Amino acid sequence: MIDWSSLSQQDRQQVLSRPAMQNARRLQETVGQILTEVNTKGDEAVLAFTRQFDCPDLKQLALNNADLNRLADSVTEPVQNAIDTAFKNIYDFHQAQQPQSITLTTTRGVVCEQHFSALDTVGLYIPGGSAPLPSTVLMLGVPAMAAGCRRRVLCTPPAKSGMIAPEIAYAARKCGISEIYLCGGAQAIAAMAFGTDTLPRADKIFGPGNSFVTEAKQQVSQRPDGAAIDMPAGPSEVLVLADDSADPEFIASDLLSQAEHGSDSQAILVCTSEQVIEQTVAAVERQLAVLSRNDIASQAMQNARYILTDTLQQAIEVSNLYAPEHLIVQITHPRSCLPLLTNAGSIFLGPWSPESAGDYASGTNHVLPTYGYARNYSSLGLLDFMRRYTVQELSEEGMRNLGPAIVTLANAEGLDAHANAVSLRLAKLEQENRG
Ligand code: HSO
Ligand code: ZN
Repeated sequence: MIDWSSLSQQDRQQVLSRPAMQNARRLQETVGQILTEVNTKGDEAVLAFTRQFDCPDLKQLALNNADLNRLADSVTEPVQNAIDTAFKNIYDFHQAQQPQSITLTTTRGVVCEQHFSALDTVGLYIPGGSAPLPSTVLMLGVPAMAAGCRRRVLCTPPAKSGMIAPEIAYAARKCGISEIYLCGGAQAIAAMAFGTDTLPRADKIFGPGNSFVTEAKQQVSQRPDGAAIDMPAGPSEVLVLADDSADPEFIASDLLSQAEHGSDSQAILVCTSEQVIEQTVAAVERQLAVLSRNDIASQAMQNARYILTDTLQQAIEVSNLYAPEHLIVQITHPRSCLPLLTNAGSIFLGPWSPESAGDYASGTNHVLPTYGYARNYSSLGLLDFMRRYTVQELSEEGMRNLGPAIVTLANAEGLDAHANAVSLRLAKLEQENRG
């Protein structure tokens, strides 16, 4: 248990620090080489990497429709129904985010507009690994669908058998994913960013992944021939803010649901009650013992932090300082502190709102800024699958009204051509007036 009040400024920073990214230089080089291979050799390189890392006898990158349907249909009915329930809520919440265009007359005869249009081709990355996540397919596929993106491409690494998890196939079909490609890692990101004979070039790439995927997304987003990306990524994290009214069993279950994601997951409890912290530590031990991913979760819990604060206000300060991806608020009047909670990716209010609700089925998106990026990045939403552009139209009257100010500004900046573009139009209007 860490007593926040007794810590120096430096110690406080240390307590809230995140694990450093390791092997950065070597990772950069390896990923850089993979990008070059895929950029120059296309499909051949992607297939070679996929055979090397995932499936030795893979024949082709595209998953055919017959296989997709066979896999999707093999999902049990209860799981199909649960995916359908989640789909509906996620669809409704993202559909409600449809933006309104703006048309405004700023000066008489001067009309300014703002419109939105869907990105044309989006690349959705779904990791393979120990727990395939159909929920992530929904979190990317549903907003892409609601936004109206024409080509929605999904890449996921195949198992040794050359197939993907049936649940991923079912969720993808549900979201109307047009194309699924069997590849993963940096090679999949490169294939979507540059395009190959088989894969289309994506305008933007979305989704979580391991350090290779993250580094590849970072690199392609910095290249003019690459693609935009959703947000920078880091290990997943939760901060639980609690007072003496909180249920230690609930808190423990929330910390552990984060911890089972990976050994680098961050779980932090900030609490005003010493007793609740002690009981939570005991509850964690009990619950941890029977988890199937006990090894991963225990490793993560070794880095868990239990922070005791004097007041609720101090607890809120700690949360704002850390800027957690997920913030669970288990205090007497959780909504009352909402205006004070400035930096969090997604906030879960009260004892009946576990992170699992948002991870799967309530409707909010589970792709969120981690690693302190909650300070300046947002939770994934419909607008991330759209671009915004402006339109303007000046009438003769608009030109007459605004022209003189534009000429004056252009002259003040010493930009003659800019001034001319307006003054010659004003002169013409003057002429017409006289004639
Ligand atoms: N908590 C993860 C999302 C997830 N949880 C998927 C379960 N499945 C990152 O927000
Ligand atoms: Zn989760």
